[in-house]
This record gives sequence, C-alpha cells and structure tokens, in this order.
Amino acid sequence: MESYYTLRPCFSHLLLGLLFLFPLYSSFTAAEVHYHDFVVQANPVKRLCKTLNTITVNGQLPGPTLVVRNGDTLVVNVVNRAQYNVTIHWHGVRQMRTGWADGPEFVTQCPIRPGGRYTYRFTIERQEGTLWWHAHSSWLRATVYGALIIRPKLNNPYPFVNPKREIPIILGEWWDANPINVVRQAAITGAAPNVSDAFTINGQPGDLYKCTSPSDTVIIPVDSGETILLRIINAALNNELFFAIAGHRMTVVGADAAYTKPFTTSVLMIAPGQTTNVLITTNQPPGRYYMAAHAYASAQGAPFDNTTTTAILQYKSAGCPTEGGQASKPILPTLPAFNDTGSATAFTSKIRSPSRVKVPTNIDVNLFFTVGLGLVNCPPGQRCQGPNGTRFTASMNNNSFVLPSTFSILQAHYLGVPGIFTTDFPAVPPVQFDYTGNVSRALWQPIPSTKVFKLKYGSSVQLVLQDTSIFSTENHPMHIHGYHFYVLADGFGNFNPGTDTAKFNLIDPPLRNTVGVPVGGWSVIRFVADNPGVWLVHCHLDVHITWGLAMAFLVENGVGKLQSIEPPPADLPVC
Ligand SMILES: *[C@@H]1O[C@H](CO)[C@@H](O)[C@H](O)[C@H]1NC(C)=O
Ligand SMILES: *[C@@H]1O[C@H](CO)[C@@H](O)[C@H](O)[C@H]1NC(C)=O
Ligand SMILES: *[C@@H]1O[C@H](CO)[C@@H](O)[C@H](O)[C@H]1NC(C)=O
Ligand SMILES: *[C@@H]1O[C@H](CO)[C@@H](O)[C@H](O)[C@H]1NC(C)=O
Ligand SMILES: *[C@@H]1O[C@H](CO)[C@@H](O)[C@H](O)[C@H]1NC(C)=O
Ligand SMILES: *[C@@H]1O[C@H](CO)[C@@H](O)[C@H](O)[C@H]1NC(C)=O
Ligand SMILES: *[C@@H]1O[C@H](CO)[C@@H](O)[C@H](O)[C@H]1NC(C)=O
Ligand SMILES: [Cu+2]
Repeated sequence: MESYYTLRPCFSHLLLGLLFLFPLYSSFTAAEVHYHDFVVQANPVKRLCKTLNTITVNGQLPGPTLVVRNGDTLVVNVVNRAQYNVTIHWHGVRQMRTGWADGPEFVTQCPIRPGGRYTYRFTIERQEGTLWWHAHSSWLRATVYGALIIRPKLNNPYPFVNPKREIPIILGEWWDANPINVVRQAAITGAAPNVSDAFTINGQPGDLYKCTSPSDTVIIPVDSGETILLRIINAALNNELFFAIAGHRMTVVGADAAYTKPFTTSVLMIAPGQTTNVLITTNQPPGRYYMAAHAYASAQGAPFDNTTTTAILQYKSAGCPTEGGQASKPILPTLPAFNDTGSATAFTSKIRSPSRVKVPTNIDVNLFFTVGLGLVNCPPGQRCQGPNGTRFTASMNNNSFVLPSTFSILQAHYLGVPGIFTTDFPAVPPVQFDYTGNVSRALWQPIPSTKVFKLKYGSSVQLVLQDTSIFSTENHPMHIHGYHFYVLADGFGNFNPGTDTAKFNLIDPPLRNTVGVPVGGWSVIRFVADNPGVWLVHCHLDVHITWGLAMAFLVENGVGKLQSIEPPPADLPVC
C-alpha cells in the first residue's frame, strides 16, 4: 500500500527522463524516409518560477528527438505559427548537394515568415553518431532545438559494446526573459547582451537554482550494472561547458557524428555546436548521482552565467524519493574552475580518430583567418554603451559579416543576382600584426561587409584559425556548415608556420564540425571542398555571430550533375 503511494509522485518525476529513453521514431528497414511536422509556435513555459511565452517546436522543450540511420532521408515540414521569422539548421549534416536544406537565414534561404512553411529534405550520407537541429534565425535557437540521432545502418553494430540504453543529454541556456528581446536590446545599445539566468539539461535547470520545483529536475532512472550511451549536445547559446557525473567516469567514443578512439575521463568540455558520445557503467552503490554542467569562461573579466545545471542519475534499486524530499541529497561531481583552460585543453587534445585516416596532404588553398572581437567608434545617431562609448563588434580577417536582407547568398549565387555579396574575402589578414599581443587601437575597428571566399570543387583546403587579443582573447567554437574537417593541431599564441607544422597530426586527427579555437591561440583544419554551395563559417557563440564573427565559403560546382548543387525546391521561401 504505502509503497504504491510513494511511487506515484516518483513516476511523474521519471516521466521526463523516460521520454528520452524510448524515442518514438525508430526504423526497421534499410534506408528509410522519415516524415516529420515541426510546428514553430509560442507556448507558455515555466522555468525558475516564472512563466514565459516561449517559441518551441510542437510545444516541446527540447524539441522532438529525431532518430534515423546512416543512409536515411529526412523530410521535415516546418510550419511557422510564431510571430518571428524562423529557419531550421541541421547542425553537422553534410547536406551533400542539398544546400537548400541547410537553413541559416539569408545564407542558404530566406526566412520562413510568420504563417509560412517550408519542407527540408535531405539524406544522411556516411555519418553516424549524434547531431542536432536548431533554429538559425536571430536568437530563436535558445528554445528551438533538439537531438538528431544517427544510428548505424541496419544490422551494423556500434564499434563499441552495445549499450543497454541511449540517452540524449542536451545542455541548454535559459533567459528569464524573451531571448529575442535580449539580443534586440544589445543591438540597440551596442553593449554586450545580458547573460543568461540558467543552464539546463534536457530543458530543465535542476534544483541548485533559487526557485525550482521537483519537476524542474530531470531524473534519469538506471539499473545497476548497465552500460549506457550518453549523447551529450551543447545547445547553449553563449557558453562552453564543463560536464561531469558524480562517481562515474565517462569513456568518450564519439564527437560530432564521428567515432573517436576511446578514452576515459571524469570531466569533459563541450563547446556550443559540439556533441560528445560517452559510455558510462552504472557500477556505483545504488543511489542518486548528480550530473552537472557549468561554464568554461575563457575570456578574462567578461561577465558570464556562473550557475550550475544538474540532472539526477537515479539507480532504480535505490528506491524513490518522496514528494517531501526525504530522499538523500544526490552527490555533486567536481567541475573545473570556470577559467581552467588547462582542463579544457587536456580534454580536447585527447580526442582522436579511431585509426589512421586519409588527411588531405596536397594543399591547393592555404588560408589564414583571424577570429576575434572589436569595438566600433560611436557612429552618429546610434547608442554606444559598449566599453568607453563604443559598440561591440567581431570579425574574421577584419571583415564583420553582415547578412543580406533581400536574397539569400545561395539564391543570389544560383540565380546570378548581383549586389548581394562580393567574392573578395581575403585569404590572409589584410594587415599582419602580433595577433595575440598588445594590439594597437588603430586595428580594433573592422569593416562591415558580406564577403565570401570562392573554392573550386574538389580543392584541398588548409585553414589556420587564429584568435586575436583585440578587446579580449577568448575560445571561439568555429563551425563550418556543409562540411566536417580534420583538426590537425592547435596551440597558444600566434601560429608559427615555421615550427608549428611539426605538431600536425597527419595520422589520426579528429573529424569535427565545430572546433574550439583555444583562447589566445590557433587551430589548423583541413578538408576537401567536395560539396558545392554556400556554406557559413562562424563562431557558435551566438553573441559573436550576432556581432559579425562569420564569413562564407562559396564552393563552385564541379563537372556534371553529381558534382553540382541540386535545383532549389519549389517551396523555397523568397524574401
Ligand atoms: C537586461 O538586464 C537589465 C539589468 O538587469 C534589465 O534591466 C533589462 O530589462 C534586461 N533586458 C532584457 C531584455 O531582459
Ligand atoms: C556568480 O557571480 C555573482 C556576481 O556576479 C557572485 O555574487 C557569485 O558569488 C558568483 N557565484 C559563483 C558560484 O561563482
Ligand atoms: C582563475 O580565477 C581565479 C579566481 O577565481 C584566479 O585566482 C586565477 O588567477 C585565474 N586563473 C587564470 C589562469 O586566469
Ligand atoms: C576605457 O578607458 C579607460 C580609461 O581611459 C581605460 O583604462 C580602459 O583601458 C579603456 N577600455 C577600453 C576597452 O578601451
Ligand atoms: C600597449 O600598447 C600601447 C600603445 O600602443 C601602450 O600605450 C600600452 O602601454 C601597451 N600596453 C601594454 C600592457 O604593454
Ligand atoms: C580593419 O580595417 C579598418 C578600415 O580599413 C582599419 O582601420 C583597421 O586598421 C583594420 N584592422 C585590421 C586588424 O586589419
Ligand atoms: C523577416 O524576413 C523578411 C524576408 O523574408 C525580411 O524582409 C524581414 O526583415 C525579416 N524580419 C526580421 C525581423 O528580421
Ligand atoms: Cu566567438
């Protein structure tokens, strides 16, 4: 009798966790086509004891988890019932020849306007692991995001022990305000946008915040002795995160939809845009264990959200906590200090491809792009509440990226419409300087522009990404649409072509779609330009892309249909 009643509230708590354990959409035959409807709409959502009208997909936060197999096709009909323009980006999906389905607004498509709809159609080609989807319009991705899980083809096993359960762990970021108002306010004042009020795990902040109720903590029920695959996604807007689970070490087996050489760690650092697959074994005494995440804040002195989000890994045999909360307090894991760059670097440098890979070696195009912040001297008639009466900005190679507003770059390119963009993005910084030294104030103000860099189909590209100390150094998670790339090396200070090439890993570098360029340092990546289209390259901290930390590659068609972008779908939105 008694246990029946004490279990009831317990099961309602477990529900959130369970939703993620049994994904609804799984496939039983080879190369399936998965149809989904995504209704983008405003819903009341209560977090931190306040109810906010929140833009969601199908009323869910996080949005629906999509589960497919390598080789499957997705057809997602997006209906915009919200009051904002929206687009959806399928983060990390290669989109071979289907750039029209990539999603960044004004880059590959015009936005889906309120009342409009657009159907994204694309096929997963030779990718396995964890990706995700999110809005790519203003700051809507704060609440419009979800997991995209790619299993191996039917009857193909994982290259590791088959897990008993698979659980997406989606790290998010929550404002006690409408995120669109937060970014709009920053655009008006020129100051940095307000920092967030909470981080979340699978949409909930956890119970370390001032105002929470039991349902604000996600509980993940597990059995003893299981091997569990956690698919960890950093969907936060502006923060890299440290993540750990009390009492449980994690074996990293994948990142950004590529398998990796397994290694074991007690903490991981994950940048916005990145995913990390880990195996854990429930080999601890039955009990309740917090999983927790807080910021890795690499920019010195900049304000950031210093809160900690938690969820609870709960051994079923440990019994159920009652409504009154008599259950034992879960154990908290130790997370590195917010500014612990050493721990962040130690973790990322361990990520490798499982075995020898084919790294492009005969490089056709050598690129060197600076990535960093800037300050604009106050333009007449504008508000300038940035440092000392300036406005914040950001750039790559001194170009602060401005989105077009009457055409997407891809549509303008395909139709030959002039005046939307230019193709003179510089291959190297227009001015060479001590990038991470004491940079003269004369160099702090970049030029606003909409420039792309043209790549010939099939060219082998090496790109050095170099952070600058203009205003402040910071770790920038750089994401390339439509591609993944090998990360050959990274380091601190200025990249030195004379000595740093010796550090290149040409054997088993990791294959990623987002690389965290070290704070005050550099990363070197390589890829082959085998996907024609227009592909945004940007910092995945939304505060930085908003300021212009972006550019785009225009990859030309090759020879014949199979090396050319497909024609645009009939329902592609126009501006
Ligand atoms: C940003 O923070 C300030 C100070 O707390 C507050 O007054 C303002 O309303 C916030 N802006 C938004 C859009 O929430
Ligand atoms: C977070 O920052 C606030 C002030 O911004 C400070 O009062 C508080 O102690 C900080 N908390 C932690 C855990 O660092
Ligand atoms: C990290 O922050 C602590 C204070 O919280 C400070 O004492 C320490 O010097 C900082 N370390 C670095 C590398 O900035
Ligand atoms: C702002 O001005 C103060 C006083 O002149 C100076 O110390 C500080 O470095 C300036 N900050 C920036 C970002 O320019
Ligand atoms: C940086 O350079 C400026 C002149 O460009 C100089 O006034 C300032 O003292 C230098 N700061 C440091 C920390 O070296
Ligand atoms: C960027 O361009 C502006 C305008 O030409 C110039 O004043 C500034 O020095 C340049 N900065 C760098 C880092 O090249
Ligand atoms: C919405 O998209 C249209 C183009 O389709 C554009 O003209 C308009 O400025 C956009 N609205 C906002 C608020 O960005
Ligand atoms: Cu950045």
